[in-house]
Amino acid sequence: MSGKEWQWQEGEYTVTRSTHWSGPGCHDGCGLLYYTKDNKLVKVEGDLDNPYNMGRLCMRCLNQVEAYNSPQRLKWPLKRAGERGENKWERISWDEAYDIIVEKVKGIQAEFGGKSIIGMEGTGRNIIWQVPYLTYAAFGSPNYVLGFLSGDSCYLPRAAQQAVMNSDFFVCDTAQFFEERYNNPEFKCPEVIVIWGNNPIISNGDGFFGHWIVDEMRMGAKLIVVDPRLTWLAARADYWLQLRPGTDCALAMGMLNVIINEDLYDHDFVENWCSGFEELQERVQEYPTDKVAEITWVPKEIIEAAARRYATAKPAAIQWGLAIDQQVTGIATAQAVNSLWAITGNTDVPGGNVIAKSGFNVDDGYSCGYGWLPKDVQEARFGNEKNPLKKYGLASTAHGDTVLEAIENGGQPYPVKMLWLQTTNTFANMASEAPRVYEAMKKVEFNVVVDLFMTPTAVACADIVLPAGMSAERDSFRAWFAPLRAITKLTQYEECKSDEQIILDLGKRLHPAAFPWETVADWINWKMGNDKDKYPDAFKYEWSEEGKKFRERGNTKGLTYSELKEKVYIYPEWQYKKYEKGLLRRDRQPGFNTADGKVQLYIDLFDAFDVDPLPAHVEPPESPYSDPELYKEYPLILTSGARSWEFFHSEHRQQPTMRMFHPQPLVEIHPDTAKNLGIQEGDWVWIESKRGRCKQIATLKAAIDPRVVSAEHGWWFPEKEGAEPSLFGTFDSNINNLTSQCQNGPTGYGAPNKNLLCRIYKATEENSKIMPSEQVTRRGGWEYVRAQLPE
Ligand SMILES: Nc1nc2c(c(=O)[nH]1)N[C@H]1C(S)=C(S)[C@@H](COP(=O)(O)OP(=O)(O)OC[C@H]3O[C@@H](n4cnc5c(=O)[nH]c(N)nc54)[C@H](O)[C@@H]3O)O[C@H]1N2
Ligand SMILES: Nc1nc2c(c(=O)[nH]1)N[C@H]1C(S)=C(S)[C@@H](COP(=O)(O)OP(=O)(O)OC[C@H]3O[C@@H](n4cnc5c(=O)[nH]c(N)nc54)[C@H](O)[C@@H]3O)O[C@H]1N2
Ligand code: SF4
Ligand SMILES: [Mo]
Repeated sequence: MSGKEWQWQEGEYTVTRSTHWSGPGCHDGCGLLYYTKDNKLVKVEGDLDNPYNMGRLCMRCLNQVEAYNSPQRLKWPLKRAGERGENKWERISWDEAYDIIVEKVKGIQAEFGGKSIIGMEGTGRNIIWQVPYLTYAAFGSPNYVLGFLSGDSCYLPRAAQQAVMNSDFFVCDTAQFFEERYNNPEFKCPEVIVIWGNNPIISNGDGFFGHWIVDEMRMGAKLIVVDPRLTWLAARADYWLQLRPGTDCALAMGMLNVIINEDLYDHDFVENWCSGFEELQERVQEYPTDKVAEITWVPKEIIEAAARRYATAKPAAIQWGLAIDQQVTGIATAQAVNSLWAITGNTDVPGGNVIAKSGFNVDDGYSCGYGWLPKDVQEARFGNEKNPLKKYGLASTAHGDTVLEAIENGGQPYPVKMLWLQTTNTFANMASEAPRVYEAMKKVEFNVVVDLFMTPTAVACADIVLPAGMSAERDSFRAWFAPLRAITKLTQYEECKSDEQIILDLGKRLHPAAFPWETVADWINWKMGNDKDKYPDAFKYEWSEEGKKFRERGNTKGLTYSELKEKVYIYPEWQYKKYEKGLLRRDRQPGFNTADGKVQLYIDLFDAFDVDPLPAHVEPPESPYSDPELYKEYPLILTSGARSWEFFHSEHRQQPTMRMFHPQPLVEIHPDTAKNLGIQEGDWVWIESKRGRCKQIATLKAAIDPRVVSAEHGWWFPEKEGAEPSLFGTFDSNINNLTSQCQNGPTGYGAPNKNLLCRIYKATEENSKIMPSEQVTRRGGWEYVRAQLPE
């Protein structure tokens, strides 16, 4: 907590210290100063006194005034007036909207059971435990899903792997859990940081503020970067491992091979705190560096030098990212990388990979409220059959690909009747095979979208659209990792309501006992651990023995929500080497919270599930080696979705400032490749896979491998016509016309989204007559996809 005031007057402006999370979206929660006047946001600045970001802000936060005041925002609830896709709406009141939704939900519950309602959410915005709670406790459904993202491939493969291997989540130590930050006497700056499949300066993903890496570089940390693209960090690294996309597991195994065979590992940690070392040692023999060099395209000498540099640096940390998840071997890759920090003794030590906890246990994650569901309903969750981790309660979402298949095959094993879409612009971005998901979503009888803007998803599929408030328009809090931060409502825009308010309103109507709180502030206050006696029912159910299985109750030791707002943030106690101190296991014994108390290099549970308990490289399903025939037709490796400064996924496209910096979608190509294809900088090109194609602008990059291209994701054009067939041009530049759904790893996790095959050719008038938006909305999509679907 900070000793500073939380609110003051500066001339005609009221200045309030708060936190940004969403909307617009971000994975992080930086401290800022909101300048408001007459109920309007007029200026945003970084909060220099907030140790989290120390005054620094990205352009997306700095440009919030434009977002808040955008004339294109949704202003009140809407009901579809014309056919789906016509973009015709009727203004209705909140009560009318709720009545329609409640009637539909109750009808579906009576006829099909709550399980036929799917609660869908995009990535990590303010309501990461509230939408699950709504889905389980109000809809009565076990099906909470991350909007058709194939293989749950955003952090969840890493989360599932970490849960079974060491039971906790790890992150590169940047003193982020100490209020005094780098001045904490126990903290050490990593000597080496490996940035793996992550570009934190731009993405600030999963609660990690990228500039912390820059801070550590200033303190002397050296970098090793594993990335097919020359990022800002890669350009400043001692070693840049420019690998072939999708071969990360082989690379990590090659590095483990060097570290183990050259005896560079930490014997003490391995003997005392790891199990399965002999098995890992045996497995890495299959990955000599010359073979790994062939697989990954990274020279053997560089693999060896990087492995030695990492293993001999004390301490060293690995900061990893999304590219790990977006491969069919998402789990195995994460396991191999996790093994690197485990065997080098960098686990939960100062300057190593430390265990991240959510502040004061206030965040329940995706399991929040699961205990409300009867056993038989829990067991009906989509994906349980495919994924033993889900079946046995070790992972907490339903499986989007399986939901998709259920819609496509006419409702087997049971029908999908309603999609609740809150914070996701599904087929403009999250869905991995956009045209296919578009078709499926159209088939669902009743869809509700809660968003900031009218999106392509809403136009094409929604029956009701509800307007949500932005950060300074909501009373909220941030409990994802630490510190616990307050988000304070300062302004009101038209009839918008905060997501939390919408969920509470609806919950109260559908299942009052599970939503006893009068206001969102009451709810948050209760969640922080207060008012235990005031809401006995909620207490009883959420914290029943069943519920407890997932997480202990939040406990801010009596601090209330209104006090939190004035303190702005509070840091919980945090310690290194928790495994030595009995801070990880329920029985309070030293060790990790796994069956044998060890970091399981060989994951026993996988053995029981008939899944390889050790990491192994598997070729992406579409690669030069796994499918040489396809490679002849599609001779370029496609990675996509590398984050850009201006946009959070499909967001921010309405903001003129962002479009001034970044007007159009870009695909990075090596100049030699471009030359061979007759393509020049700035040309519109078609990018095509066997599933479909989209159009982006070529930008030539000498530092990308000539055999690899990197395309942007999330593109749509709010300035274009909303009604179909245009649909804001959503499919025209949508790279997810090319990516695939339902090609997952062995536990259902992982998808090859960043490692497919494509071809590129210059767009001409002749070959651009039928644009993808028309192909998808009017012509049933592309033949290849249609042929794969059931009759
Ligand atoms: N500005 C902005 N920030 C965001 C988001 C956003 O859309 N915009 N999205 C948020 C979300 S949901 C997430 S999950 C995070 C993700 O954030 P990051 O984890 O940083 O993920 P990306 O930017 O997709 O990719 C990171 C790097 O991986 C590289 N890469 C591509 N393919 C491979 C590969 O096969 N192997 C390896 N090793 N590297 C590869 C890319 O070149 C890129 O530089 O960002 C979050 N933050
Ligand atoms: N090809 C390719 N595709 C990708 C990726 C990739 O790397 N490559 N990355 C994938 C990943 S990791 C992820 S997580 C998904 C992300 O996908 P999503 O999280 O679904 O992101 P969007 O599609 O931008 O949809 C978010 C919507 O929420 C709205 N919104 C923002 N803030 C709020 C809020 O506070 N309340 C409400 N109600 N609405 C809000 C926005 O206006 C927007 O319409 O995309 C995936 N798609
Ligand atoms: S990471 Fe950037 S966009 Fe996100 S909250 Fe912090 S400053 Fe804002
Ligand atoms: Mo993500």
